[in-house]
Amino acid sequence: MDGGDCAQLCFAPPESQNFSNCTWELYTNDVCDEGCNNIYCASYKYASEFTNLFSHGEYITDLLHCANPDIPQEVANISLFDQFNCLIHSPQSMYLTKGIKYQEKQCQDWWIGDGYCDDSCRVDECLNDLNDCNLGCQDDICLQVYQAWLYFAGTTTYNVNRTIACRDWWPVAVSFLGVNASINCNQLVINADFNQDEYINFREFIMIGVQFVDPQWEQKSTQINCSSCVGMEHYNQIYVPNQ
Ligand SMILES: [Ca+2]
Ligand SMILES: [Ca+2]
Repeated sequence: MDGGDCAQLCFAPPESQNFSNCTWELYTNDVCDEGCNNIYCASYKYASEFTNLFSHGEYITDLLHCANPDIPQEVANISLFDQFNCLIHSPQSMYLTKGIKYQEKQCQDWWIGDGYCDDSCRVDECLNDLNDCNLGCQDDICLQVYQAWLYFAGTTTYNVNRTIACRDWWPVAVSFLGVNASINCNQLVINADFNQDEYINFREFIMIGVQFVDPQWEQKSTQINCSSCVGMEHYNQIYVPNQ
């Protein structure tokens, strides 16, 4: 969706037109809103020529949350998106991190095109997460967590010892960021240390940080891809002694 730039008519000010009364907030609130139930708030297959609408069954507009009887089914090519097909093919995504203890491998349909790069959704059957993985480290959760990383680790550190994270970072997170003091930091970093090298890299830190921003995102946080913030070479770096 490119933050709405690819659907400008959907978000055009209602005082300037009479076909849409939608905002980005309404569009992304996971329910059908009357103002967004129009052809201009339908979605097109990524990189298509804006001719192939995609749908989830009868749901076509408002990020696949509204059924719009005015849009003929032959216009909405319903074969382009099939939730079941997406679920069963998503674990084959080549972008999922290999060799780690736990990662959610099934792409949920509401993750597709939601503005966050989801590695599990990067297969054709899940529409390659629409444009989400081309958005970069923009104004979203990735950037928020990256700013916290910069605050604690600085710009040239890509791994922090688990003990140091709990000893030095955790008290600051509790007192200044409002993190729940009853959470056991030692257990948290053990769970987040996917590659079990006893250090926390930025990819692992993302899982911790995203959950603090939105506790509902426990599954999603294990496969969200924020590599654009630090660069792929540093994103999931294994700790090497004396590096
Ligand atoms: Ca996504
Ligand atoms: Ca680690």
